[in-house]
Amino acid sequence: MFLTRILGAAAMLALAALPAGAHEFTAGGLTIGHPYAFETAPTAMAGGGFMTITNEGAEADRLLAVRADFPKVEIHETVEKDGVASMQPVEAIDIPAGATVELKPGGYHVMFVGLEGRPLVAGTMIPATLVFEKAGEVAIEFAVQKRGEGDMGHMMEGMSHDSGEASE
Ligand SMILES: [Cu+2]
Repeated sequence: MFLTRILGAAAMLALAALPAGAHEFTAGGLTIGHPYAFETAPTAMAGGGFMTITNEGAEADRLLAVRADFPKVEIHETVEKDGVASMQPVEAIDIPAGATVELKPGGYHVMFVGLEGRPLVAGTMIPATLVFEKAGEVAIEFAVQKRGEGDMGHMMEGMSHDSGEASE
């Protein structure tokens, strides 16, 4: 009985953690796995977009740009220096042949900039175009997800405001 309840709770947690409607897109040898973004606060200026890019082709490719209906869309990398995480734009992301590159909170990500008054809303999709050096333009959609307790998306928010206390 007790065990059943624990298993049941675990199953529900697993369900909750499952991305709603996991989806993927393919172009040539590239597979774009579950592009997603987290919902943002009404006052947020920017939001992050994440996905996996798997290259099963024979040649390396590069993600050069991402286009979407925002004032600016950039490709960012999160770097940690002296214990302080910050984000910086990168020219491109290399996708070596045979490799899977993950865009995720705390690493490479797409940055939707200029959200002012147009927050990302959970349950909606963000149409976007990925521009690859070899595969060309690939139309995808980012699924906007709710933030959950303990998910890594909080790292992105943590970067933009002072915690007030050093955590050493
Ligand atoms: Cu960023």
